[in-house]
Amino acid sequence: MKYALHIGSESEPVSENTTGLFTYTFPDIGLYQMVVKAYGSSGRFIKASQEIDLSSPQGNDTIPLDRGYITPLEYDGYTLFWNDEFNGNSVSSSNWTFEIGTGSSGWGNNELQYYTDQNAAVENETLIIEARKENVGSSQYTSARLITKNKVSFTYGRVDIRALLPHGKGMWPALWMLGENISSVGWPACGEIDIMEMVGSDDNSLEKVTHGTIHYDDGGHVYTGGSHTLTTNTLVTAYHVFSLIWDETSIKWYVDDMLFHQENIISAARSEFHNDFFFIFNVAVGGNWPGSPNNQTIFPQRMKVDYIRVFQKQ
Ligand SMILES: [Ca+2]
Repeated sequence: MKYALHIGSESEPVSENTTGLFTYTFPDIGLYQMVVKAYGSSGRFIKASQEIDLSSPQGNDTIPLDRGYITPLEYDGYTLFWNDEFNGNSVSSSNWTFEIGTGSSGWGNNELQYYTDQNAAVENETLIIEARKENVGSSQYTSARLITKNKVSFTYGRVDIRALLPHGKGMWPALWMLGENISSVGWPACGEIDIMEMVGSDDNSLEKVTHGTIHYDDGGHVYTGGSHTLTTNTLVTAYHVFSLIWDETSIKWYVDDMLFHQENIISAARSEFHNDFFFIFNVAVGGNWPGSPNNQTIFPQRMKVDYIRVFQKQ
């Protein structure tokens, strides 16, 4: 009887023996597929596989910036309209404004956090938005919500956002957009485009799923969207690139350049999506969708954004 241990998609075993007991040191944290094959004397085998999650219990601080998907700084037929690479040492006030407080009814979703201007920083070539367990006002958690309203807005283009997401039940990171005219027409008549939303979980099951959605007014609030579940690693153990390709006829959502949803925006009911939009980055804690953190949720948790780039057709 012979046993072989395979890691990931490696066709060559990392170890073989006749006992079936293996010792293996993983090179780095991450999510690994482990396969053990048991060979009979004829050379035929049976196999069993299991996914091993070695994400850091302390959160994503040990995950290097180069782990995960990366997109280029230029595309044929497009010019770079605006970007923030977060390579300085502070949040750029010419790009971003902090929204402070609890909004109305926890930003409309019964979210639990109080947003401050102290929970975001630019460090190690990334924008960090940190959710903390600390009391401010009547809130038990703090976090940050940054917007580009009145600073950066645009109609149509390709958006690439490279980010690493926070882990745990109650986390609700979002990279999204609202119509610049929200102050005059209100929500949802301004339109909302959610490029990426994730809700955290104790295990990584929900942390493989990115959601893309539009909200608008069609005789009342209407929303529709799609999602994609990663088959290798998770949104909290590697950087991924969340992209939007938005033109006169459609909005398309991608993760790591893989198209997972699209919406036609030609109809009059979707007129919202032909105006200027601005960006919002935030990490909500709790609320109607994710539910509250539990005793396995570790604080602080961080969303890290390596870059945001907007390209427009030449
Ligand atoms: Ca960067």
